[in-house]
Amino acid sequence: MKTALKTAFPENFVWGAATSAYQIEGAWDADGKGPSIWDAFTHEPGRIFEDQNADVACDHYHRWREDVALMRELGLGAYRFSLSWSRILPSGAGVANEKGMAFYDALIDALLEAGVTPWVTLYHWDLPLALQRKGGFLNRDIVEWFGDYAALVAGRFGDRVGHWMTFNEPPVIIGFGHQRGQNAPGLRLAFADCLLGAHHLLLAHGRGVQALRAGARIPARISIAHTSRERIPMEETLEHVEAARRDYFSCRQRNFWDLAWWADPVVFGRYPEEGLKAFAADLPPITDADMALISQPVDFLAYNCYSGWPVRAGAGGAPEDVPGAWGPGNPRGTRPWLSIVPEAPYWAARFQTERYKLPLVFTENGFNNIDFVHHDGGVHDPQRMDCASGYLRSIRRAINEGHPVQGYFHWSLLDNFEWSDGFSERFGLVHVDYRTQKRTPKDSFAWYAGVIRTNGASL
Ligand code: GBH
Repeated sequence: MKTALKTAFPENFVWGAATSAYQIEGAWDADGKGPSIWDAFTHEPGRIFEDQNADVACDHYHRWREDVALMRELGLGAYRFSLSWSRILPSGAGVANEKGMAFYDALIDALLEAGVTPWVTLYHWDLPLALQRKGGFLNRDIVEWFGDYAALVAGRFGDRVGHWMTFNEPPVIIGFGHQRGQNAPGLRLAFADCLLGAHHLLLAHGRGVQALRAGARIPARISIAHTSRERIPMEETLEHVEAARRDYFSCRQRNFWDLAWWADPVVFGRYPEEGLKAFAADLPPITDADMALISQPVDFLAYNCYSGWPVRAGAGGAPEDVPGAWGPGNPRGTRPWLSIVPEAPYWAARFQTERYKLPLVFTENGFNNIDFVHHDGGVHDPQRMDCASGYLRSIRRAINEGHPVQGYFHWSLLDNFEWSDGFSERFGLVHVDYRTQKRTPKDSFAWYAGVIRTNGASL
């Protein structure tokens, strides 16, 4: 009996995979689509690995039928994808582009037909360029631009789509896009301007939630997809666990990676005290009405979880980093930012659900590799399977201990355009040959199909 309990995932656990519009669609100027900040950014020399761009990417815009067939073969329960705002509204506002709308209509219908539930993100980093020219996130009008866009898509797709995320990863949008210039729009603004953009983003989220709720014609579950840096207690003793928790929800970094700065306003309707103090000199005016708009009720926590950083309790229980905890040369992974830390989702789920008292869905987790088609015609990626197995077992542990995790989306369904790393990083369950657009399911694809089929009992 005990063993059965330990291996089971809940009956209605959501098994998914994720992508985003700019990373897979291609067709960057087809059928009336307007340019986004990522089109402009990748077309500037020197921004991206080997000056690559996603003008074509996986050509999903033309090959979506084949990609939905792959999802059906995988037995996928849910597919998380994002809408390209400038495909729907070429200049960001005004009259909708019917061909763009029709593309998503057809995709959604095909998913439902294949038994795959659509989970839709409204904004995965590709702001219409016309709105950037009006100031983008620094212009408070973004709140209404985003609200109108949300109302439009809810009106059109809200009869079939019930799962929505407003924004993907605010820290990347503001921290990478506006503070350190590594992502579009490539700005390096003062901290105060970044805080203003961050505040506008949260206000836009709130207006978006209102519009999605108002437009829903089937029950709607709405959230915003966060990410941050998981803190892993060096040892599972009370003092190290509390040090990790304290560090996880601390709020003093001026780089937007502190989760509490983003999640507390949404759930509690207030910014964390520690951040208000630490950032006091740079804060924009913040009113009660602002906080009321930001804290529209959300239905679950959406969270992208990749890696983790060890923490221990120092003097007086104060959290301390543990540099080199995992040995030299990053034995836990192949990339500096992506150490394989299977404990990460356990602690993320436990700390977040205890603080915010909402169920959590992992809306991204995955592993990058230099995958290639071998002479036997297969793509062999044992590291990806090993990595995802570990993360999923750790999610199961969280569930068994009573922390409500409701789903897991693997990043990604397909190899795709990995932002400033271009096509040099492959995250897919399916290999894409970018010269021929041939899709080859990797070994991990069959592995994940087995996980889904057995509801995780194969793990
Ligand atoms: C997700 O971001 C994104 O939502 C998704 O679009 C992306 O494809 C996926 O991860 C894989 O990267 O330049 O060394 O400082 C996850 C958070 C933030 C992780 C930026 C990589 C670059 C680290 N990402 N980070 S570094």
